Amino acid sequence: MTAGESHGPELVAVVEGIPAGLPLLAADVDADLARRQRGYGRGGRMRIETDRVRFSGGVRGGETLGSPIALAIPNLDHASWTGRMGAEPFEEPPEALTRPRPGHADLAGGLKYDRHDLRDILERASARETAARVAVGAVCRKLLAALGIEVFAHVTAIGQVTTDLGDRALDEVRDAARASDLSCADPMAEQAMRAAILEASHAGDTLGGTFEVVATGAPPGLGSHVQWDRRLDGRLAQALMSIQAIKGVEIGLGFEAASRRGSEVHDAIAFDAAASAFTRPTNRAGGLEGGLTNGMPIVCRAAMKPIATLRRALPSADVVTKLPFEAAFERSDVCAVPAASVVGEAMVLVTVADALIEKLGGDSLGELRRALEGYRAQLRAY
Ligand code: EPS
Repeated sequence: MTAGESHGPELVAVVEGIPAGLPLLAADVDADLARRQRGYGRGGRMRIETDRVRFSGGVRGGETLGSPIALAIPNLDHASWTGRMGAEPFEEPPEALTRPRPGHADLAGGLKYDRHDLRDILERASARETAARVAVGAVCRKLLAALGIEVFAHVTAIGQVTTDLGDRALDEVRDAARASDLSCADPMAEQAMRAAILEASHAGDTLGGTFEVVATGAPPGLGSHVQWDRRLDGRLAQALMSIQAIKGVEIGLGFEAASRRGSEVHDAIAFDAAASAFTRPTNRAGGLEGGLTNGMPIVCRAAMKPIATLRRALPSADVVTKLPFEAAFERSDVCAVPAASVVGEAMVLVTVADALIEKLGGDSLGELRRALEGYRAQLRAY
């Protein structure tokens, strides 16, 4: 559960269900927060903020307690907004924002919540909220890493520019993406992406793109086929689709599977006697069959629309006067796909951690580890 407005005092989150005894430092979370802030194409706000987490519950002496973890990330920009974003009644009413921006939550949110100052909607709809998600994802990353599960993301397209990674190994892709401020593992494409962002910026326009999130080390059997809302592919799709500006999600081959024959879609099953485990020569299913993990890497992709705040705004109508207007431009990012890829990592981390704890339980990290070892022994003996 997260709360907080973009220009309010801070973003907060409460995380319930992380077992006791997990080593956790603010620095672990800050590293991911910093990754979300980088990326060529970010706007002026990122020069104001330096996101840092403060734990106010659930962590003591560098270890989790098994109690809810409460965390906060101050909005440094709030200092310029105290007269407009404080919780107490205003001394002087701030000017209402009555001009909804096409492509944002402004109009539908104003209609639904019966607010005529659209700031009451856009402050929470803002992608600023994703800093809190990334902080929660970083907590889940620590938990999953302790159990041998890793999650990384890389940008696969910005505008018309797409990456070509051939059959590069996953750990190479991860390391190359980590070293790139566009989270792009293909240096040639990265250069072209930078040029495309610069060109869009000069043209007063914005760019979308796609990214891929990969989770390795998850055991088979997370999620379940027995009920629609327990299927992990559905849960991952919801988690990724919930990120601001995401308009499409794929797992494995995704939409491409629809145009292939069955023999070119499904992954054959083999048995590796030395490892006493079933293996797959291909991973076109993206690690999920029947709503369950199958032991192969989980591979999800998401498509982000171009940011809706345009220098050359689209026509709209004022919610009070009902008159048409051309929106005034406020500062904006040109491209936030690299940042969204870090948020995508967080959403996959949270979803996989949730599925793992649901399957194995455990109040302490030791108990969770023993449960996982026991389950792995069951799989080897199958
Ligand atoms: C956002 C608008 C911009 C972005 C913001 C998301 O903020 P501002 O209105 O203050 O210029 O910078 O993103 C963040 C603050 C962030 O931390 O990612 C929006 O309307 O969604």
